Amino acid sequence: MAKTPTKTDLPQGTGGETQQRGEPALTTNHGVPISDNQNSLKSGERGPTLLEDFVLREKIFHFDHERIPERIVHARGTGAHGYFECTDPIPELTSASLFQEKGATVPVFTRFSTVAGSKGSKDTPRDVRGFAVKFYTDEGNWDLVGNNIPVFFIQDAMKFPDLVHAVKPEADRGFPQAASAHDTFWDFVSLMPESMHMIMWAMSDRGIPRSLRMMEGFGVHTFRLVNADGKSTMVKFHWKPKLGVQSTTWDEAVKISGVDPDYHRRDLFDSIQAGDYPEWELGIQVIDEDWADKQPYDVLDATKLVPEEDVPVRIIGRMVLDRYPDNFFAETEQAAFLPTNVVPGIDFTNDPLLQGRLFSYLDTQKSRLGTTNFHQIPINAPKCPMHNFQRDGLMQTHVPKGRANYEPNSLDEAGEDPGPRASGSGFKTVQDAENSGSGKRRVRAETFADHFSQARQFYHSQTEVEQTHIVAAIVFELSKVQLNHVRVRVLSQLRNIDETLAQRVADGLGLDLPDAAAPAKDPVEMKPSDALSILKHEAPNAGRMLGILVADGTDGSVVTALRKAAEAQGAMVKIVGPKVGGVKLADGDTLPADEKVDGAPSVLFDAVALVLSEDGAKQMAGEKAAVDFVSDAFAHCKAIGHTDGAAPLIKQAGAKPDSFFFELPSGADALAGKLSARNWEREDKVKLAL
Ligand code: HDD
Repeated sequence: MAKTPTKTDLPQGTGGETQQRGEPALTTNHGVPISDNQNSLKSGERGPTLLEDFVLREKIFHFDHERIPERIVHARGTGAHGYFECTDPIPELTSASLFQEKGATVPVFTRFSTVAGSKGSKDTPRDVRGFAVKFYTDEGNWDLVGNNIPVFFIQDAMKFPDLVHAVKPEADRGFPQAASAHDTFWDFVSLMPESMHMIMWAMSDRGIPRSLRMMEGFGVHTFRLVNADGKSTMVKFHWKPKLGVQSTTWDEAVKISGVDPDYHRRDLFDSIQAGDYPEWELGIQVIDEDWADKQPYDVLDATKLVPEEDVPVRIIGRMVLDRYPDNFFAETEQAAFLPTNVVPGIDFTNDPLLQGRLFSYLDTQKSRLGTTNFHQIPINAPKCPMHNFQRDGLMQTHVPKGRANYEPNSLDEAGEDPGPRASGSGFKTVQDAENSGSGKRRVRAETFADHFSQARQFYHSQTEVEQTHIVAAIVFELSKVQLNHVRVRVLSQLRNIDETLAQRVADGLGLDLPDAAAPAKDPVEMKPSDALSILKHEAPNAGRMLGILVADGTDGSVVTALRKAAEAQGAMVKIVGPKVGGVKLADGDTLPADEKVDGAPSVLFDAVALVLSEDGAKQMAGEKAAVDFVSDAFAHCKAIGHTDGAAPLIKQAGAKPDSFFFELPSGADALAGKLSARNWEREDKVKLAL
């Protein structure tokens, strides 16, 4: 009789998958237990694989179809679960259930994204960021699908496919990836003066955020809130980050995309894992319609904002993201946001961009998720009861009982379940929506004609440093543009925004200033608005990261003092050393490192500290990565803490001490107090910007 094979008799790999600690049995998709997950079924020991092997075929079949089409825009993104809490109820404005009671909460799922790049591109291109929030209310899902910039490139959805074609990789060559710095984008926008306001925002530091947690969010369009009496009010939605708004510099963004293409998603993941939950306040601007009629812009025009100085933002709630998805594909990738997802008490306006979106998002989910039943995927399903007579379709997972799949019916008279009925208190389209005039016409209202006043207001509201960044960004992008007439046309549009802006860009390109483009309507002067600037507001230091460079001979007590100072600000530290195993401190102890210096350049930190003995600094001065660590931190205008001994490394890096250099240990607190600040005066010296 043949002996039963022992483990060592079996071909390699067999047995590795056998159940050992009471794990569930591995099965096929149809529940059949699998005995061997290593070897396909063959005809003889060295023979061909058999078609009969249903275990292999099912596994490969499923794998072959794992990917779904990426989003046509906003393909690269990351999301998190959390909750929204109403902090200031507004029943006088809306009957929406989530805004009725102070302290009431609803679950949310929020996805942040870049717009132009593919799913596998990087987190830090110059781009607009998507900011989409799904509120799972007890009267259905409300999706507020916004961006981190309060205005949009175009006024009418008719132009959206052109805009997206122009910014995506060029059709013939398939590049550049995740970049607006190329011919077709600038060709298009230079022919579309209405895009100039958003160009200002996209070329400002808002286009290169430091963290998803440090971005504002905007609903962009004017929406309507409707109260229980049916009275409607125009509003704009704002998200204000608890950590303040902050950006990287352009050179940092470029370098971060090399050293950590996942920089933003990792930051979101890490902060949630650490219990340091990202948080935003939700605010509304309540717009008086008589006042709106008197403004030099139309509140239905998505290329315009309503200055916060004119209509202050009233905070009505807060959002906390406290749980990262368990599975990226099932939740983040399959999340489907729809501007049409509104609940009773929230309604649309006639903004023609919004109106086009109301069609597009439902439509796109069918090609992306493959079925009209995408609302049944758990991340998209409402968390309140849902009943209707829609039936069947691909991937149907509901099993409705009975015969009632139509209405009206009288099946109840036969004792059968008649199914649901519409209720008087359901969603009603607002009756006093703005009057769009008689008849249906393909027109653009005259009130949409001013494309430059707010672009100018934006530019004039920036600090000098921010203006220089805008100039540098446009010069960079137009230098990538190869068609000279496009560069010239952009210059002619910029002249309508600001003459010095146009002149500085022309100088940066080495071109003469062309005549100004004729505006459809002459711009008017609007008061500068501080809310449009990042740098006019001091940001907190919480949530920032201090990188501490150490080497053998480092004084451990300085590291301890820095850690304490950073933690007192709510910030974190990472120890960066020549080897990840750590360094020998002056007192003989070993200090483990979080990162090896060439894997953690200073672009990953908000400020750096060089805690080195003289010998340690001399040793690090011979390492290119350590020299770059210091010279980049200097060039990026960051605060630099240093011990006396660090001098040889600072010298080698060509960094010249200034008011953002802090002697350690005495300056530990002062350094930690500058984590979110930059010494912009340095920019002139290092010439990384213009
Ligand atoms: Fe859009 C996705 C934001 C105009 C058509 N959009 C998408 C996402 C965000 C925005 C954040 C990603 C949602 C997610 O995370 O899944 N879009 C905006 C904003 C706009 C805007 C703030 C202007 C104010 N979009 C816009 C227009 C159209 C679209 C005018 C078409 C007429 N957008 C889409 C889309 C996407 C999308 C093709 C791609 C994937 C998706 O919808 O689900 O339908």
